[in-house]
Amino acid sequence: MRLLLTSLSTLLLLALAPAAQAETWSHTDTSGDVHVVEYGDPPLEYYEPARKRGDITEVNAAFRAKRFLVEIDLRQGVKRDAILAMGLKGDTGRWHASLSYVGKHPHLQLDHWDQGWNNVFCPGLRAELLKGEDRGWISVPNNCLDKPRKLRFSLRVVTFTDDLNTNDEALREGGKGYREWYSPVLRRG
Ligand SMILES: [Ca+2]
Repeated sequence: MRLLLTSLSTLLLLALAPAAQAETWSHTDTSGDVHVVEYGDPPLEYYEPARKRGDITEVNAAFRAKRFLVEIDLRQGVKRDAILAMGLKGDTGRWHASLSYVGKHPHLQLDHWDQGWNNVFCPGLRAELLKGEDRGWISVPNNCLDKPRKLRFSLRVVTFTDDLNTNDEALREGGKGYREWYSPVLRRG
């Protein structure tokens, strides 16, 4: 009888178990950590705590069954001449996805890092870095990444003017310079 009850309990638990869900991961990024490079000879580099534009404060990622989505909050949104860029390292390869607002129209691009940075045709690639709003997001179909089961990502917002560029590397923890900082491994839901 006890065995029967145990079996029934197991079956009930299996029946109630949720379907595979997206693995999510959140990161609170430091405020006031925008890195500035003023053009010159030599260029002048510094972190500018007072600079709000392009300063990422929150990162939320979801590795869903069909796509990988990352949303960000900013202290202050960007207007133009800005890039939202994401590095992706998976068990099927490495890629780089970006949305750039340069000129009149936004430009979306996915490149295969391991294949000479070849551009990947990916019609489902979507992103926004909303002008005038303090948030953005980027979403890459898993198909375009050869269906990885595991992924790590890096993420940054770059802005530029005629005189300087700024860069906030969202997952940077200490350290300086242009190194890309990657998330822990996320598993596909
Ligand atoms: Ca930041």
